[in-house]
Amino acid sequence: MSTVKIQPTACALSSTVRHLGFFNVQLPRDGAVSSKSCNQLRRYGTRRALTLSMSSASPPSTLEICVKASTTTPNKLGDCPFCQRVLLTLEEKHLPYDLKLVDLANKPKWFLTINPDGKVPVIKLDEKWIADSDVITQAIEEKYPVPPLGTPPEKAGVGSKIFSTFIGFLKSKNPSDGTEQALLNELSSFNDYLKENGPFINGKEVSAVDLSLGPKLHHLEIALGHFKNWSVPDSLPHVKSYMKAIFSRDSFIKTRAQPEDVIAGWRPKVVG
Ligand SMILES: N[C@@H](CCC(=O)N[C@@H](CS)C(=O)NCC(=O)O)C(=O)O
Repeated sequence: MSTVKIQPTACALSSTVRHLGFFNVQLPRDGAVSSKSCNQLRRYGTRRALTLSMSSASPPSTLEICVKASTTTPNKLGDCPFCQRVLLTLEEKHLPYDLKLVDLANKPKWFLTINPDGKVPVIKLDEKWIADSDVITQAIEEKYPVPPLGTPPEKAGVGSKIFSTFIGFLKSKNPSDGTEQALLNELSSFNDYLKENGPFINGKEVSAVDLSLGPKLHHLEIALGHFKNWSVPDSLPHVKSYMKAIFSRDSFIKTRAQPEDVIAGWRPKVVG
């Protein structure tokens, strides 16, 4: 097992304390932000919340998380978009964590004991190991609600078909089988949505759905660029600026997969 400790910077540490103010605002189980929660947050105001947190909250302990190891570079994070989604959530909430890099081609016994399904990501929360990025991100939102990242349920499905249509096109060997058009249709609807509602899916602020879609778009950009010499067309400027905005966040830069790992990860599926 390879462990990489992620130490928050002085600034991140102080914001961790600030962000763990435990406002006593309960998010619903789906992680959506209710207008009641938002109003409660607004009423408290940042300064009052800060005072409350300083007096009552203890700093979070370092969270342990199992993620895919790089297949090309020793001791580096690998190319799992579901792992990056969880890491982005931890980063955006300024939570400190310990990465446990798992070689998925040769899964160690300790890992299979933690998760017999053999899949990453897996995180330890309240002394229990939890699998699946949907379950994990919801549990993190409930345990560490500030800053809130929940996406309203009616927006949680935006862009959800992009990843599957990207995979269809990537694997396709027949240029006229409609898979490229299927992807373009999804990206085009997403472009229209962002034009009306952007820059992020929930408007001005990044939210959980962006942290799920961002890593998938990163895979799309690298894999289609490499295997098909394809890129998102200029006719979809809102998608392009969305990708730029997500990819340039500090949280993304810190947790992104290396292009060579993304390419190596998709190669067997493309070559067949
Ligand atoms: N639905 C899961 C998917 C996780 C998943 O498929 N992870 C892949 C790596 S990207 C994995 O662990 N594969 C190991 C295997 O299938 O052996 C989630 O959202 O966490």
